[in-house]
Amino acid sequence: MTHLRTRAVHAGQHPDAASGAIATPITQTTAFGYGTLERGAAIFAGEAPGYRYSRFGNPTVAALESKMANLEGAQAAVAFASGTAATSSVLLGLLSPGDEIVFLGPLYGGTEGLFRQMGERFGIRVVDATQLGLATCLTPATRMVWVETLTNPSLRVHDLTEVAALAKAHGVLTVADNTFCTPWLVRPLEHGIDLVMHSMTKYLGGHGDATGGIVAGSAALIAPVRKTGLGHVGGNLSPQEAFLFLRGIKTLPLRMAAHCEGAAAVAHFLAQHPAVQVVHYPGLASHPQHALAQRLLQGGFGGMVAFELVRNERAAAAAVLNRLQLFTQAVSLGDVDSLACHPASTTHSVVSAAVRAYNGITEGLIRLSVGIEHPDDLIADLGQALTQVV
Ligand code: 4LM
Repeated sequence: MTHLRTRAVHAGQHPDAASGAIATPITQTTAFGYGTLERGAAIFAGEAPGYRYSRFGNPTVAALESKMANLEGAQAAVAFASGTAATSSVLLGLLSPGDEIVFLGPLYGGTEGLFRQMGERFGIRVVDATQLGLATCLTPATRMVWVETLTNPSLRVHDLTEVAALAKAHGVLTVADNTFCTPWLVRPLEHGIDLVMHSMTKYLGGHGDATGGIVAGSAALIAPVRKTGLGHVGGNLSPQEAFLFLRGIKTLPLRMAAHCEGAAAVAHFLAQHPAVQVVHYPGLASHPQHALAQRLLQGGFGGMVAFELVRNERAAAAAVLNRLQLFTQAVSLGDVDSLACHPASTTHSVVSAAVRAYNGITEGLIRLSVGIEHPDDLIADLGQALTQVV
């Protein structure tokens, strides 16, 4: 199974030993009978294999963890009830008071909010290196660097190989949030990044019907994240949701190809539209990191597009968004359905106005999650909505 497209279907899954069922059964149970006191004690001591309680592990969830570890080229993975539970479990599992976390932005507003509000309350210093650069911001207290593989919402590309090498030289852990790219476009561990995390809620599930997160990396790093995130926080993914992700991931490569095709068509359309000032899409030659994106990403440039209106104000964004018919106005992304949102008032409303300003998250910025509909229909919808602000 060398090809990712084959592994997306098969990795982590095999016909059920008892019934032969091909789809991984949903093991809907809280506890697992261990038979004898001695076996129970051995499982709890970690001296014998076996499940004990679904907060710590569950066969359906384990199949998903195994599939995702395989796709990201990792030794191990641990699934959570949301991307945010995955992020907080990485922080709580690996950082201590006095440590610093440095990030290259922009980040999903909820992630930056979590760093600042929860992290700082637990004595973790949060440093935004977006403007000054990573090299300037690393100090002896830096323990972790956080980066998104394609940033939310403005689709900036960071050089993962460079980030990993610089951090490694300082003995600092690196984490890449690969939600926007998925392992279909890039596998951060291949670039030297230590941990990769996802909001599976997005492209991995793909149908807008399940919330989940995952972290993958070496067994040594995943163990404390698992212990804290499942054992102490109790952020475990339910087996029903795990089933939906197992099913969704089987078609990830096919869906990503359609998302990338649609987003490229939409980006090119917007780039020549008189009502549009800037289009953020790494597949456009005008994107500031287009060459880097070409080197880093395989098989396309993703399904997300952001664009700023010439009339760079909230009223203009509202006029366009409120007129869209095929795009649903909603946050989240990666669904087969196309979605559109106004980051400044939604996904990035918790970050400061200053941070929004230097990341280009203006009042006239609209973010599109391009679904798998026919690109011509999406372009027609955008075209009619944009007549409001020409
Ligand atoms: C959104 N995003 O942007 P959960 N990492 C990235 C994300 O975009 C998100 C999360 C983590 C959006 C949600 C409202 C790059 C979320 C957090 O929502 O906790 O699964 O993932 O629209």
